[in-house]
Amino acid sequence: MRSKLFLVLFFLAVNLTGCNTTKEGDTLTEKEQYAARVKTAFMKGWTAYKDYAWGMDAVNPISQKGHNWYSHTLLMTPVDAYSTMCLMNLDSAKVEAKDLIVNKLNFDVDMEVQQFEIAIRIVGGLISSYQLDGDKRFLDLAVDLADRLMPVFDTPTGIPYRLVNLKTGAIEGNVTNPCEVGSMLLEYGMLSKLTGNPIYYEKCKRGVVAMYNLRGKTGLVGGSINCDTGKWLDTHAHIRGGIDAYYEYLLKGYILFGDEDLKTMWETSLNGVETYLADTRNTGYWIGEADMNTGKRTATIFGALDCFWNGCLVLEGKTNEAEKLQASIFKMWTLEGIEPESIDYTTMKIISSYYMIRPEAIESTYYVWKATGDQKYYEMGKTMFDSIEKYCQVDNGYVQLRDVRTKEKWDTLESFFFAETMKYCYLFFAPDGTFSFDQYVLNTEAHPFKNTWDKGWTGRYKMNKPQQ
Ligand code: DMJ
Repeated sequence: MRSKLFLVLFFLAVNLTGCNTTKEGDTLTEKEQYAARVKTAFMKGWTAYKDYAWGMDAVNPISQKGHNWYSHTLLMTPVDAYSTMCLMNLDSAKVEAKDLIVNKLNFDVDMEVQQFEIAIRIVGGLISSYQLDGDKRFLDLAVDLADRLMPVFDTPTGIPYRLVNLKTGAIEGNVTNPCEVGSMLLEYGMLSKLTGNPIYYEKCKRGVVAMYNLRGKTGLVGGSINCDTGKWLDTHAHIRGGIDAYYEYLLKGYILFGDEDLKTMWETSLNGVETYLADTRNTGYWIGEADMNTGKRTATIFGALDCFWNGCLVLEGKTNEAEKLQASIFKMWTLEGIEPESIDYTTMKIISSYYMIRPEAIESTYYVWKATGDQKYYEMGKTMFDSIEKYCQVDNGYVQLRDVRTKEKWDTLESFFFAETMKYCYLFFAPDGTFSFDQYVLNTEAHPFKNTWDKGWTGRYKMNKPQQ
């Protein structure tokens, strides 16, 4: 109830009293108004979580309940939300979330979890919270969780299993994909740096190098691999879900840790994507799908998840390509007024029509705007936030869409709404000095990680280096 009252007062202060004026009567600039609207949207989602799902993983605002991913809660929403609360300076929400996390988060539970998702959201969220807040209890929780995830790496090839029981350490799931093999390099590398224990990064990197060494002639990896034998079960190469953050982490890992092995692997991968997956059609510049061995095109699909690639292009300095891809991304976003999950880019027909309030298109727009300073990308950022506010808002929160054509609501809200989507929206309009790519690398869940050590660290891992 108190939280509802706070939300109403917050909204009134921001939007109604004095027609966008501050307490002192100064008129808010458009940028300040948008910043306030993004904060209001974030708080509306957070209030729904507090009212209906407190202590659980995620909220279902329309049915006014919550749910957990597994048999016990991992407090996914508060952990994912905390770094955004820090950037938005939402002090009372920070106190509520932190109190819940440090007092209630417990990993000593007999349940099997998906190592990759838990690493990017929970380990990543806790590391970032530690760096932004300074309270060591966040780091202690991250270490406890990571120690429980480590058994996945004990496989014949070093390529990790997908699932692990947090209490017993039993592992399962010997068929995996590149994303679940490599998209923890940042989290485990950070833990190795922050604790001085190299084991996290070493184990993770060993698996990444083992899989990289099995890449196809194109330099690219496929969609699924057996962890015990190293045999590819799906040779379709693409950058969408299942592979995406594997590439992202090679580049970001190099930026964060200065590990030259990651640079080598990233450059091979970038060359493969540009040679075999990039596809220029009369509808625009896209990244599609090809066989990892022959390079033959196998599909012309592009979707919401693929948009992460533009952040990599910008970090690599390939602004021209990023601008071309951004034009395509915006075309996809505006097909139905809000982004579908995927399209066939040769026909611009929708293949999957839902919208999970994913962040990647907004993330891409933010990177391209920061790289170019071109106002048109700022305008795209506004359009994207406007459409989320317009189509995903319900009376008591925000929800996903089952179909972007009908705008039918889907009564659930992923924790990345708080970690990523609202964070990228806010950064367009945030006061100067809120965030800088010079200071932080964003993990794939948009948690800011900071290098607090000297560059050039490569861990102790030296064996079985990537083959050139
Ligand atoms: C997030 O959990 C991460 O960004 C992940 O890398 C991909 N999918 C979601 C958001 O779409």
